[in-house]
Amino acid sequence: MSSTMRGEAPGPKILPFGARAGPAALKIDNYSRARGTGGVPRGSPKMGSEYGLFIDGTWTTPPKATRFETTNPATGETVGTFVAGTADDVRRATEAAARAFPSWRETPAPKRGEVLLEVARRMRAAKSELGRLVTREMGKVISEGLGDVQEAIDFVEYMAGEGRRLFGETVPSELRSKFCLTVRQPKGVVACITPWNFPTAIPNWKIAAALVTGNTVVFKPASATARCAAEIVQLYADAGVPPGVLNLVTGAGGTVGNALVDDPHVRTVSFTGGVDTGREVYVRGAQGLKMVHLELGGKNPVIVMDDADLPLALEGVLFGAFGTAGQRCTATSRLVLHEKVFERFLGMLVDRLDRFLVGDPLDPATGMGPVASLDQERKILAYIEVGKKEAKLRYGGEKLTGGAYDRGHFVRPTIFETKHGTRISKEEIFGPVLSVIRVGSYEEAVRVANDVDYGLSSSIYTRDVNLAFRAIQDLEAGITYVNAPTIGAEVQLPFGGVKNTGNGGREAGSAAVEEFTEIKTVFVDFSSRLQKAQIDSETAA
Ligand code: UN1
Repeated sequence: MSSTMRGEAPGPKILPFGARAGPAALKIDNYSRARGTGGVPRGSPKMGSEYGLFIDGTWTTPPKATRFETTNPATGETVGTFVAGTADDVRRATEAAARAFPSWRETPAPKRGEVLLEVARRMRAAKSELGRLVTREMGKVISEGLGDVQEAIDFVEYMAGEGRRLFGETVPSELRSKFCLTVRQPKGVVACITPWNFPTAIPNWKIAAALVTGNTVVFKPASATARCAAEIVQLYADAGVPPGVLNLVTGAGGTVGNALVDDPHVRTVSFTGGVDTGREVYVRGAQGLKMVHLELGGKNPVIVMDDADLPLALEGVLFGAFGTAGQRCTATSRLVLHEKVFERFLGMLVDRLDRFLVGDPLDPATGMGPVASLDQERKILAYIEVGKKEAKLRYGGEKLTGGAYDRGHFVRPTIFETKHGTRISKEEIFGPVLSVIRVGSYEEAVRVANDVDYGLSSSIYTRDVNLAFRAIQDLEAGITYVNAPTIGAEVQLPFGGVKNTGNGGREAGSAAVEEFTEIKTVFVDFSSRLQKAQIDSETAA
């Protein structure tokens, strides 16, 4: 351990959450029954917390299926058990999606939008149960679990309206009596591969956009949040999405994901996840000349200048770094701090963390829940060990143990003071670990902020309007916030990043339509004679 450590790093107040909401208090809900929406689609439905695959409008469990389970990262309790899908299951799902495509494509887009409105209505009615499920299965605190679902609702509603837009262009012709225009057409069968950190929002970003534009979908969620995925699919089915239009295949990325990306029916793959997997998906998809849309990692900086409103910046950094236990692509993982306010701001941060409750994510008083899994815990703790060797630990730096903590995966919020260029200041950790880097000027701040492989989100706190606009121009990122944290993008705007964060695309907002449509260019000649573009154009005058 570094001798530069400021004695024992202090810890947050520990919330003895076992006393308030132990496992017995966590009930497993059955949304279909609770909502009274007329039960489940035909076929063998989910039973209790056992789920099948959803293929061609039917819940099905293949005869020799092996199962896996998801667990609550705060308590270890089982949340649901699921089928580990095979390449055969993927083939059945893509065939069902291909069969369903012609009729879904011909369904008028406004009608497809109406189905989405019904999905949103049902999701709103189930919001509190779904939000609790997000928290139980993934571990984010309940306000964020509900926020996850709200983001899904917002996006589905937004996309429902898109059913009455899906704008093309009209462009003048160089010839007489000729119209030129573009129309948007669906791509066909698309694969949506989603992560566990936003288990309802991100699947809906993809599925709702793909469906309103007339595609059919095979959905492969992260295994850790398969129950959230199953409940979403159920909602779509209940809302009237026809059989085969949305299919769910749970299971391992190496099996289900690869089979999906390789499948000849699949024309577009929309993937959110880690950069290594993303690269593999891109390479595989390239073999079939598929469109592969990638949303990958981040190493998002907040620059706090010496003129910043420090209490405001404090709240922003706390929420950005430790919201969702730092497990957002948009999480604030670097604080680029002006030397004139360095010790003062760091002191405020450490002080505030002393009153930051880590514990039961279902308790509204809790600031941060567990990290999402044992794998996450191990990876984060390994990075913390790296940090202890190369940087100065200013807060936390350990797993939380004792009492109810022993049932789950709790890591203390952690702050390192580090030079720019260390591993912890450049690699994505995806956990509650903040690297603080001292800078002496705006120019240095931007240099540090940009000198990483990723470019998703970024932020600057300053009261200088010129500096704010310079940062908007200078920061290499898909998203820049001014006087706000790096997290919390709204669904009606494009979302995505530069450098290793992706491969150039954006999702959400109007960009979502680009992601899932082909443009057809149309020329209509109503002159009743052969007109030759480029050749007759001069005489057309
Ligand atoms: C992600 O972590 O991949 O902007 C998505 C945000 C959320 C979405 C995050 N609206 O933080």
